[in-house]
Amino acid sequence: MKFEVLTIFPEVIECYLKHGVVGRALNKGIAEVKVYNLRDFTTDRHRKVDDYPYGGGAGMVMQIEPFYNALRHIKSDGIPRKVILLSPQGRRFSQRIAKEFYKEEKTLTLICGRYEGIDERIKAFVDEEISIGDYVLSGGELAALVIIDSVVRLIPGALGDELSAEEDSFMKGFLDYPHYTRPEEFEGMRVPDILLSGDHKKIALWRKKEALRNTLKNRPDLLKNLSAEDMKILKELCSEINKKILEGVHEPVNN
Ligand code: 4HQ
Repeated sequence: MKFEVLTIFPEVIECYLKHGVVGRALNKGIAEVKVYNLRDFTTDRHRKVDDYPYGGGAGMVMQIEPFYNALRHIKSDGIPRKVILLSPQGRRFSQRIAKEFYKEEKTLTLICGRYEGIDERIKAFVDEEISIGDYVLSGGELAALVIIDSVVRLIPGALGDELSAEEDSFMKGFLDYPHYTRPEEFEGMRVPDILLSGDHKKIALWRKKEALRNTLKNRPDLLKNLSAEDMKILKELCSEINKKILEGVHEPVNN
């Protein structure tokens, strides 16, 4: 899989991609990232990429020419690609869209704006607008990295030992369960006995229950289409929580 990033801060992209899972995947050659500095596609002495907004107001707007020139340069290879604009106005990114990109696309071109954004006419040269969430970033670079990171992880061979954890369909659709490692006790906090018991059936059941607990607390919207088995565990969990609430010993509940 290939990614192309258009940005005025190429080092920001390159720095992140040197490390960890993605760094290894790039070194192995199972993914490739090419970063293009928009200032290399300016035509004036000062390598200017922005200007004042028509209609007035605070801040600067990125001009379209550097993007247009960079895209024309990149597209001259004639290879089909999906051009993505990172912006809060876009379709909300998710693991589903990461999978969609991995499955459907061989090359993703990611356009990163800065300042107040890019001249609206960039849309004529973009296939899709994507947002990574409802907050305002200072630039599209972090959003582009989120997409690269989450898509590269899906490529076979990108994950080594972590594969089992990732492809564990067991917890699919729920938030994760709690993880522990040594020491057994830290500052009076013990690892739950069940994880030391060696009883793998009980451990699996405990993890499912704690995954459901996390999901119920922070993402109840994800609790739908439960299997009969999961529903049974959820009901158990709910009655335990109700009991604690009636005893007045449960922590405050959301909402
Ligand atoms: N941006 N998801 C770039 C974002 C954003 C987001 C704000 C994009 C600033 C210039 N991008 N502009 N949220 O906040 O993708």
